[in-house]
Parts: sequence; C-alpha cells; structure tokens
Amino acid sequence: MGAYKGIVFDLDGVICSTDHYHYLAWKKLADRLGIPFDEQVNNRLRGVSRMASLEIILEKSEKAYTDEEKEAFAQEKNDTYRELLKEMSPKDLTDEVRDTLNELRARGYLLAIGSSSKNTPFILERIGLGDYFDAVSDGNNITHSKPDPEVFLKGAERIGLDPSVCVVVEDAHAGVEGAVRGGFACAAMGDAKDDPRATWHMDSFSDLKKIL
Ligand code: B16
Ligand code: MG
Repeated sequence: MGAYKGIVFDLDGVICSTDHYHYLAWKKLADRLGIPFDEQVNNRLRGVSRMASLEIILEKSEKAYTDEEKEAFAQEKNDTYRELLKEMSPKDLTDEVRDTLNELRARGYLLAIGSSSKNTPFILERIGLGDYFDAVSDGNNITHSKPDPEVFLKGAERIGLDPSVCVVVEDAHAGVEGAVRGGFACAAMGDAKDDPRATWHMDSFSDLKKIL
C-alpha cells in the first residue's frame, strides 16, 4: 500500500459528471438574466460554492442585484440543477470509476468524499453510492469552500487519518490548491490535470491504480 492509507475524492467532475448539469443550470439562469456565460466562465465555478459561483457569473452583469435577489437566483439555479439530478441513476456511474473504487478498497485504502456540494448526499444516492464511502465531507459541514482545505481536512479526520497519508483526487484548480494547503498529496485530472501544484497528473480516473 505504500505511504498512503486513505483517499479523499472530489465528487463533481471526478466520481460523476454532474459538472455538466451545473453548467446547464447556470446557463439557464444567465440566459434569462441576459448575462454572457460560456465554458470558460463555467470552469471558474468548479469546486467553488454556490454563492461564490453566482458572484463570478454576475461579474459580467450590467445590473447590480440585492442580496435577496441573489439568494433567489441561487435557489432558482439549484432548483434547475436538482431537476437534472433526478434523472441520474446508477447508470451514471461509469464502469471505470466503479471498478477503480472497488479495487482501491480491496487494497485496503479508506475512501472518503470531499465535495463543496450541498447536494452530495442526494447525488451519491442517485448513482448508487449512498452507503459506499467510509466518510463523507461536503458543503453541509463546512464554513469555507475550496480553495480552503476545510472540506478535505474534515474528510481525513472522519476516516481517522492525517492528511500526510491521504491523497486528494480533484478536477478543479480550487480543489488542487485546497489539497496542497491542507498538506495532502493531490492527483489531478480533467480541467485541473496540468495544474503544476498537483503531485500526479492523470489522463483518467483509473490511473489511480497505477499511482497508488
Ligand atoms: P451545490 P465539487 C462543487 O462540487 C462544484 O464543482 C461547484 O461547481 C458547485 O458550485 C459546488 O460544488 C456547490 O454545489 O450548489 O450543489 O451546493 O467539485 O466540490 O464536488
Ligand atoms: Mg469537482
């Protein structure tokens, strides 16, 4: 097993492709408000909390909004997003992710989730992983979103391990930064694959079997 004993996985963009649903839901809101929104802006939202994401989108708005209006926009986006999540099923967990998780578990690693999303329990249930992980740390138990390391530190704590023996798996630059600040090794993939702060740069999720 080497130096590492636990793995803390980001959810959105790592375990499943809910990142696309975030995009669609934000796009619907931005279009309604007449605010330009594209994949480039969307990539800046990865790993960032819902309200912080809204603030990034509103940077391109010509109009200023009150806090009450912003709360309503965040709620509207989440309602759209939840409608999309309802369509998810265990079929949205790829064979690659399922097989890799099972192999890592069989090798003795403790497995945790470290996600900024408050929808984490619902998503895990939809994809058939409701009871799978040894611990879940998510947007419901943190006060600071990524790039703060809090969500990963709580994840490691919940599996009883020090960050120095845990690997964080991330697809967001904000998440890579949080992992490094928290004292974790970091395997980066997707949008954050080439982040120079990451320990490993993965082409796909199953590369974990080679790294660990
Ligand atoms: P919610 P992760 C993050 O999940 C998403 O990447 C980010 O786009 C989203 O704004 C954030 O969760 C909050 O999500 O609105 O569902 O609470 O990548 O940390 O798993
Ligand atoms: Mg992510």
